[in-house]
This record gives sequence, C-alpha cells and structure tokens, in this order.
Amino acid sequence: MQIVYSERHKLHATDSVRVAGHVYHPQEVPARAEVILAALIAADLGPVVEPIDHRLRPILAVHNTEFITHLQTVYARGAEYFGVPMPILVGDGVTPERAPTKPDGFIEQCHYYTFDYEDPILKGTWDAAYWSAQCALTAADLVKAGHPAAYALCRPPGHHASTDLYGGFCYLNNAAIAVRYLQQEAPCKVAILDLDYHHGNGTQAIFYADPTVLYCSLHADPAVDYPFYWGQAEEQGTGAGLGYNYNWPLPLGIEDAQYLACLPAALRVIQDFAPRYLVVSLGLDTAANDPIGKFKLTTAAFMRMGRMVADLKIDTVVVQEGGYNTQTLGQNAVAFLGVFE
Ligand code: SP5
Ligand code: ZN
Repeated sequence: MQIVYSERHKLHATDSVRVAGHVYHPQEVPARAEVILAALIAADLGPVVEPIDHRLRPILAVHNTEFITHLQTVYARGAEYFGVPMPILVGDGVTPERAPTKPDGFIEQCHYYTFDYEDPILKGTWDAAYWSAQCALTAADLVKAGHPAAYALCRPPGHHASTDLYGGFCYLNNAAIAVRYLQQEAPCKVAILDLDYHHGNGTQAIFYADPTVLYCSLHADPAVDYPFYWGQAEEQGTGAGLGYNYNWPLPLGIEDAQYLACLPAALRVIQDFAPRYLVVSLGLDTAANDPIGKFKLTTAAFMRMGRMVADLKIDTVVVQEGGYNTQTLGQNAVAFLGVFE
C-alpha cells in the first residue's frame, strides 16, 4: 500500500523541550514516526510518497479560523510576550468544557485554545501539524484515485483535536480533515473506525451532529483513563447525528481475546452504515508494554485487526494516531498494514 510520509514532522521537536530549567519528558517524540517508517520500508510494504500541499482550505473545513491563527502565531507572540522564544506549554489538567468567551490576555488565550496540559507548541509545531494533515489529505487523494487503501504516517497525531481545541498531543485532526476532503466533490457517507487506546474526543465532537459521518471507537474506559470526560457508550450523537456515534469503553488490562471479541460489533455497525469510504484512526498504544496505554495486545492481534478491517472491502484511508513504545511500534504497524493490498 502507498505510504505518505513527510520528514517535516521532526520540526515538532518535542524531544528537546526544556521548561523552566527542568527537562520535560515527552512521549510523543519524533522517533515514533522514524521507527514506523523504518519498519515499513524494511518489510517492503509499499512506496513512500511525499505529501502534496493542499494548502489551508481543507484544514479550514474542519477547524475554526481563529484557532488556526492561534496555532500559527502563538510561538512568535510568546517570544514577544516573554522577551525570549520559549515553548508554549500551558494548563495543569484536562478540562472538559470549551470556555464560552475568548479573553484578551496572551496567557489566557493560550489556555483558551487547549483542554490539556502536556502539548508544547514549539517553533516548528505549526509546520509539522500542517504537513501531518497534508499526509492525511494525500492518502485520501490516493484512495480517491482508486487505491483500495493508503496509509498516512501522521505526526503529530490528530484525534483529540476538535474544531477549536488542541490537546492529547494533537493539534489538527488529520482523520477529520481527510473525512471532509473525501466528501468534498461528491457528498458521500464516510465511516471512522478509531482504534487508538484513547477515545477520539475531537473526532467525536466534530461529527457529533452529522449523520453522514459514522464514528466508531474502541478505547479504554474514560472513567479511569484519558481523556476522562468523553467516550462513554451513552454518547450516541445529537440532533440529526443521533445514532451515528458508537463508543465501546473497555476495561484496563485486556488482552487479545477480549479486544478481538469486541471488534466485530463495530465492524457490523460500519457495514450496516454502508459508507463510501472508511477512515481508520490507527493508534498502536493498545499494545502490551505501551508506556501510556494499559491494554496488552500482541503483534498477532494487530495482524488480526488489519485482516478484519481489510475484509470489509471498503476503500480505506489509515491515519496514524498514538502509540509510544518505540521498541514495538514498527512491528505492530507492519502487522496491521501488511494485510492491505
Ligand atoms: C494521540 C494519543 O494517543 N494521545 C494520548 C494523550 C494521552 N495523554 C495522557 C498521558 C498521560 C501520561 N503522561 C505522563 C507525563 C509524565 N511526564
Ligand atoms: Zn492514544
């Protein structure tokens, strides 16, 4: 399958962040994308292609203009505000609500645009996020052009970002941007299967009232793990979108058998929806020994999952989300993607 990758993800250089004299220990690091790319190349999984620049328009089909301006300018504004360039890293916990009013102050605006606390905006963060979204758009182009599947090696990831909030290591919602782009010329139904360990609260929010986009997610029970405030089974959509949002919160510690027993339910819902396209948010943080996720999936499970998804025979854009164990990310990406044509 075609693999879309840009080395510009390295501009989001989280591994070099220092905050107030302390070393910050990031988990969403450039090495993640590098080990996945190396493993896909070693396994000869397909040609690696550069993203095409679709400019801002398809990004603005999902995100609000002032939010985009904030992401583009906040680093430079911070340098002026502080008198010295430094990472913008705000907040002290996950906050559930979008605040109703945008304040005037610089620091307050930094808080206003995120719900989270461990998402630095660095000098190159905007460019990296922009090219991550372009990878998803280019994978969508390839599938539109007739490839049965394409993979976007997106970094930073996207599924926690909503219209005008970033968080969960996500700035732009790459999967949502691909969905809207797939619908652009000829309106059609698109299903999203979110396999990241965490609930994709951003993706859910973006399509919550939309009956043309089905969102299905398997993830850790938010009662006990991130993102905490979203992802329960009772969240089923709103208005015209009611009935087009499905969450399967799962207990911490589950192994292959329990996870694979749950997946067919989601695949059946997708089949019944009969979408023109499928977008998979592929998180690999469900793997055993992930430093953040607390499921215990083996590499064999990722192969089974890939097979089950490929057997749907729906034209599919796979978008990389989380996954933090750089020892196992490569083999698990190969296991999942290797079954696609
Ligand atoms: C895309 C994705 O998988 N985002 C996950 C965001 C999870 N955020 C919560 C992680 C909690 C662990 N952080 C501990 C930091 C210690 N310095
Ligand atoms: Zn995750």
